[in-house]
Amino acid sequence: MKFMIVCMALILASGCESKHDLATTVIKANSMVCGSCAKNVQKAVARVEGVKEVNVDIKTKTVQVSFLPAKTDVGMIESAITGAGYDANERKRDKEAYEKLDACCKIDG
Ligand SMILES: [Cu+2]
Repeated sequence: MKFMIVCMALILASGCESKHDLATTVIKANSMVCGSCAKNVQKAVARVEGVKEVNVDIKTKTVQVSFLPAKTDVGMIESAITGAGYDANERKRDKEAYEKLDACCKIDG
C-alpha cells in the first residue's frame, strides 16, 4: 500500500509508470477456511500470467494481488480462484474443483 502511494506521487511528479505499472486488487474469497485453502488459492493465482505478487489473508478471507494490467485483469484472477474451487468476489466456485478439495476445505459438507 505504501508502495502504491509512493508510486502515485512519483507519477504525478515525473512518471514512473514504465517500471511500476502494477495494479493491486483485493479479492474476497469467503469460502477459504484453512491454511491449505490459502495455499491452494495462492498457487492458483500465482500461475496467472502477469501476476507479480499474491498475499492470502485467511483471517479476513481476502487475496491481495499485484498484477500487470497489460497482461491480466481482475476477472482472470477471479477465474483462477473459482477454478481452484473457491468463491471470488461475486463469482461462484467451480463445482468440480470444489469436489476435489480436501474434506477440511469444504464449507458445506
Ligand atoms: Cu482448507
